[in-house]
Amino acid sequence: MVFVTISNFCKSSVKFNKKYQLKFIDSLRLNVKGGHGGNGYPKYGGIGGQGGCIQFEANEKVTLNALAKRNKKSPIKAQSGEDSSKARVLGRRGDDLNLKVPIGVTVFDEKNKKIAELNEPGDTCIAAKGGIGGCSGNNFLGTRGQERIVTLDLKLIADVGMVGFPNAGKSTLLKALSRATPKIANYPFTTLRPQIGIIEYSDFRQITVADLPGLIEGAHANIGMGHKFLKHIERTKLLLMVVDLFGFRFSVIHRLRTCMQNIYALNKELELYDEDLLDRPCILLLNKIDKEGAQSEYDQIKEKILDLKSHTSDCPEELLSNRFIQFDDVHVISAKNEIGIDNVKASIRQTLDKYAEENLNDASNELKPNSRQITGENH
Ligand SMILES: Nc1nc2c(ncn2[C@@H]2O[C@H](COP(=O)(O)OP(=O)(O)OP(=O)(O)O)[C@@H](O)[C@H]2O)c(=O)[nH]1
Ligand SMILES: [Mg+2]
Repeated sequence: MVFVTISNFCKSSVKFNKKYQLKFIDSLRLNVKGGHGGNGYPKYGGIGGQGGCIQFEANEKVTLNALAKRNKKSPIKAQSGEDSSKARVLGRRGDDLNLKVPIGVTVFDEKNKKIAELNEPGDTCIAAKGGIGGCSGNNFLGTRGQERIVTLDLKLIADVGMVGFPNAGKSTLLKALSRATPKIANYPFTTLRPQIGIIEYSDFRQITVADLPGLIEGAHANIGMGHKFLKHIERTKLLLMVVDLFGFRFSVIHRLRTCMQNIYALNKELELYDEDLLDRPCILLLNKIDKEGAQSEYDQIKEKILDLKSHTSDCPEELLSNRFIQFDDVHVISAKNEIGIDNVKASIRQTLDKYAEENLNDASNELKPNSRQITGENH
């Protein structure tokens, strides 16, 4: 998903126009350059100072919009190293330029190779190295700093991420769960950008939910910009898989995929994108129970969804995965008529709390010294 990608190396006539400034950016390209190395002083064997580096540092208070706004110059340069002189034989090193970037940013180089992932506050990476100072090895001529175009790709952070095919009712559900007002319509791809809503509980606890654009088969291979959407669930703690009890048909030329087939297909997209997502806590929501005939659709599948692995017979080969999600909870709901929504809210909270506690226990067990070592047993 790209809301807007902005580069700092576009021509001045198309530089950051107002329209773009208002939008949320989740991808930003920057032309960065390390400082030039200072020249050496041959007469005294003096060494020029090294050029400063461009460093990115993750910070919770900054957005990509703010970063783009503050860094319109292209390239963004770090300070050059000082030339060596009679008074200062070893030239001073150029200052590094520390650019604050949002947490959750992945940095890529021109060839789309990952340079770093900055997921925690204070995480840093060097985006462009400074040039070496001049010395006898390089004829006392300082070298240029590294220049490159880097892309900062931001993943949303939310506690819960919704996944589903188009038209399943994800945005309707977000509206029912929170005060968000997403666009809802009876056609696929109504949602084009992720939206975040906040579930508020009576004790003021808040849980954030991201409504993502609908996936399509092949999303793992970036069909329908699947990567851009799927990347956002990487940083969520809990998945809400939303499916229409009556299945989904992409268009008249596509086959209708039943509800059960949709579940297998989503399982497969998750597996192919990142197998670890199958181990993520996941709640299945079967939507549109208010529609006529929905109860009998549900009755046909209610046993099967509890054990996906054992009921693959009515699933086409191309939708089958190697591994299957084990749902933490399943709810039958009507997002539109708000049936079952309170149960979903409670289930989200309980599931998040259960896993948070388990993680805490795991962490404290790792810290505990081995009891055998304490007692001195060695057999
Ligand atoms: N009858 C019924 N219709 C629903 C329900 N939930 C959603 N809908 C309808 O289904 C259609 C699609 O709903 P959306 O919430 O836009 O679906 P979505 O999953 O966000 O779709 P994309 O943004 O395209 O991925 C709309 O016409 C909704 O009114 C429900 O519980 N019952
Ligand atoms: Mg939507």
